[in-house]
Amino acid sequence: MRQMLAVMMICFVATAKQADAHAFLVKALPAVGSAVAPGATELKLDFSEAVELVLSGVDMTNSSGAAIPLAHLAFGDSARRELVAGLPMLMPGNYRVKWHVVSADTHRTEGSFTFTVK
Ligand SMILES: [Cu+2]
Repeated sequence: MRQMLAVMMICFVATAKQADAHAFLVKALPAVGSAVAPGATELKLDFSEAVELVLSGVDMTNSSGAAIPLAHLAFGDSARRELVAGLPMLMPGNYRVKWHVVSADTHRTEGSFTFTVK
């Protein structure tokens, strides 16, 4: 019984550690929910963990749902926690960013947020 409890404890700790390693969005530029002046040339997404570039993606749409083409999704830092994508010139309006990433532990997370160009 004591042995079984020990095994259960190890499983629990391992699971908790993996959950910690999920990559969540901690900061974005343009910021989540912000209203920014025209002229932003880059979209920057900072995650809580390192992510796998080839298994990650970012899509952007305008308020009518049309896709906004993003260029050059790349790492913005050596820690592989920041994804950067080039933005085309954005007209005033509302935009939605949808992201999905895979962290080093192979767990996928996704989310979305909006921002406004004044
Ligand atoms: Cu995870």
